[in-house]
Amino acid sequence: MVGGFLGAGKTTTIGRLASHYVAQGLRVALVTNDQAYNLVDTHTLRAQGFQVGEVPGACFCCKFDDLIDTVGSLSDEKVPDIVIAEPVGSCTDLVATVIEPMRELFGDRFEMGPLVVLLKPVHGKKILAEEKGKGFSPKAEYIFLKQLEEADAIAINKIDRLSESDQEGLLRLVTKRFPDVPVFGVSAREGTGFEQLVEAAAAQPKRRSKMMEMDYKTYAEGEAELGWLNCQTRADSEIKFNLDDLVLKLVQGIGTELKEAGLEVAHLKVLGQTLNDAAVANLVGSEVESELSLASEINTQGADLLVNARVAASPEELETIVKSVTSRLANELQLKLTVGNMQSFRPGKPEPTHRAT
Ligand SMILES: Nc1nc2c(ncn2[C@@H]2O[C@H](COP(=O)(O)OP(=O)(O)O)[C@@H](O)[C@H]2O)c(=O)[nH]1
Ligand SMILES: [Mg+2]
Repeated sequence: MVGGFLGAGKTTTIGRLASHYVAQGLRVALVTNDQAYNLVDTHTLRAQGFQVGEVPGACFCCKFDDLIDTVGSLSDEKVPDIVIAEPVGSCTDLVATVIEPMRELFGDRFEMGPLVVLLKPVHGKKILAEEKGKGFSPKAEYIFLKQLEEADAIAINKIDRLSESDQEGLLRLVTKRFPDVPVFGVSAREGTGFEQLVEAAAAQPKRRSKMMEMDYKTYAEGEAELGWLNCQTRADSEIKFNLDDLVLKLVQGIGTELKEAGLEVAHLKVLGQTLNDAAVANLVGSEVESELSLASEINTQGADLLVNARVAASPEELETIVKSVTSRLANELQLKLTVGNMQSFRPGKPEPTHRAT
């Protein structure tokens, strides 16, 4: 399992790890997970040619049986050698609620790997250095820190965007707080430090004599502070439009309005898809730029869009902003944008199926 906060780079890392294992001749299957339905990540990974199962509707710990069924269904044709799972980025306590129960109940079927957790620098620096100012509430920060605390290994991701001194500073902050956990820097995008990640993923997981202490009340309140929105939209036009431009403009537009309203983005992503091509744009914090992470390089007259937003905002605020940006862009770009199925909510209290003590 590759964990880490919303926008830390889990899906990117999993894509790179999976390619690495495939190149070694191994059969790989992936599992994505979300609180809602219509996951951008599932499409992103399938677009890279991987077999991907999905556990939607709640986190792995609350959908333990679905996780087992999904992993089972990945073996329908051929049994995979390795399954890599991506938990929801606001989820923690995975060792006690997923890894240990899986080992205990299904140890005859699976050999459990370690929990590698990615550290997201933009929010990590602020949280670890206890900097005041804009960002997340202390309860959401509690989740961020608990994710790191339970890791078998911590990978500081996106080092391609960090100066040497920022890398060293982060490394110091992490080691000070979690002195017993191996820590290293990596760039999931560019591949720097990837050998260490491969090594960490192949290591024997730590066997804990007791599980991490968790305050489920703070955890539930921290999760509920993040508004969640998943929405399907259809884009049509009489004349061809550039798909990459559209997904990026949507992310930029929504990001700008959120920033103006003082609402911190955890992760905002938009997928644009035609039958054969896909484009994805991302925004992972209010202090960073929106970016196109997957380019389709196509012009088209029609595409299906998926918006996944996780923001420290109420679902109502989020919905209003997404709708207003969509209609403004439709005018500006002379497109018909039809907003379809929209789910927006605050995640419910986590109620794990099992919890090892
Ligand atoms: N610069 C940089 N960006 C990255 C890296 N890894 C991921 N990203 C970007 O961060 C954003 C979120 O990545 P994603 O893998 O979707 O994060 P997840 O929410 O943890 O699954 C995307 O725009 C990625 O392209 C990295 O190593 N360097
Ligand atoms: Mg992801």
